[in-house]
Amino acid sequence: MKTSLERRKVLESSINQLDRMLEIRYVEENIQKLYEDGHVRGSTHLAIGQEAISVGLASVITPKDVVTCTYRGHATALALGVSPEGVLGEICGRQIGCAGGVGGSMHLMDASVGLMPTFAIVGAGLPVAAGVALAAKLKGSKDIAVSICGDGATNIGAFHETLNMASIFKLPIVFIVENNLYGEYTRINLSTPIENLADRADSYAMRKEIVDGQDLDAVITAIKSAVAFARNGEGPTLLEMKTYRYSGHSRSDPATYRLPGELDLWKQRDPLEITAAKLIKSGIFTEAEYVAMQAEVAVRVATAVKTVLASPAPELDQIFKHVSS
Ligand SMILES: Cc1ncc(C[n+]2csc(CCOP(=O)(O)OP(=O)(O)O)c2C)c(N)n1
Ligand SMILES: [Mg+2]
Repeated sequence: MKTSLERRKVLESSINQLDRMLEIRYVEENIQKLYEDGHVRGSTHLAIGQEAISVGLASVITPKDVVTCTYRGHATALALGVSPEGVLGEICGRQIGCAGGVGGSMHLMDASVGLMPTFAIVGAGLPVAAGVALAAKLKGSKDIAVSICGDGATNIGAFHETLNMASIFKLPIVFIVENNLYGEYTRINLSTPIENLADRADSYAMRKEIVDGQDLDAVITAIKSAVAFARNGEGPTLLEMKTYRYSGHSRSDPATYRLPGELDLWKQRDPLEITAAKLIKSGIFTEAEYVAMQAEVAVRVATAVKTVLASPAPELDQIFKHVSS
C-alpha cells in the first residue's frame, strides 16, 4: 500500500486528479452503504458533489502546509493522500483507520500530509489554522495554512475573529468557504443576509474571490494565486467556492427541504463530468479510458472495503493512549 505522501505526489497530472475525484466519490458512496449495513457508529457527512475543491487544493499545496477542515472532510483527507483504507477504516472504527479507529468519521488526521484532525465543531478549525499560520510567520518559513469551512460557519464568531486577526497580522493563510447552500437543514437565504460570502472579506480588507467550485481548473487557478499571495508574505485570501452537496446533511437525512429541481440542476454541473469532458475534448483522454478508469477505481475501493472489514476494532487500552492528564 502506498504511503499518504506517495499518494499525494500522484496528483500532478489532470488525469490523476480525475482518478482521485472518482476515488472520493466511490469511497463516499461506500460509506453510505457501510452505514446502512451497520458498520458505522455515530454520524457521517458526505461530500459527494464537492470533490473538485479538495482535489484542487491538494494539487496546489505542499505536504508541509497545514489544513484544517470540517466533519465533511473525508474528501479532503483522501485528496491530501490518506488512503481509502485509512479513511474507511477510521469511519468504521477499525485499527487500520488513520487515527487507529478511535477518532471516527469526524476526526480524520494525517500529520505526514499536513491534515490536522478534522473538526466537528462548526468554525473551530479557523483559529487553529490561524495559529499555524502565525507560527509559520514567526519562524520565517514559507509554509502556509489552509482553513476549510462551510457557508454556515461564516456566521460563527470564530470566523470573524480569525479573519480580523489574519488580516491585521498579514498571516500566510487561505480561507476556503465551501458554500453548498445549506447549513444542516436550513437554506442559506434563511440564515444569511448576503448572497456572496466572499464579500465578508471586505470588512477585514482582505483579498477575496468567488470561485466555481464545480470546475477543477477554476479551483486550481484560484488556489494557486491565493497560495502564492500568502507565501509571498502578502497575507490571507478568502475564497468562496460555489458548490452543492448531493446527499443530505448527514447519514440519514433525505434532504426533503431542498428547493424542487435544485439537485438535478447542480448534477448537470457535476465536477467529475466537467473534468472528464474537458480531458476528452482536449484529446489527452478517451471515453473508453474514462470507463476503464471508473472500473479500476471501483475495484480499488471495493478492495479497501474488504480490507477494512477484516481489520479488528481497536484494543480497549487505546482509550487511554494519546490522552494527556
Ligand atoms: C458550534 C456548533 N454549532 C452547531 C453545530 C451543529 N452543526 C453541525 S453541522 C452544522 C451546519 C454547518 O453548516 P456549514 O457550515 O454550511 O457546513 P456543511 O455541513 O454544509 O458542510 C451545524 C449547525 C456544531 N457542530 N457546532
Ligand atoms: Mg453548508
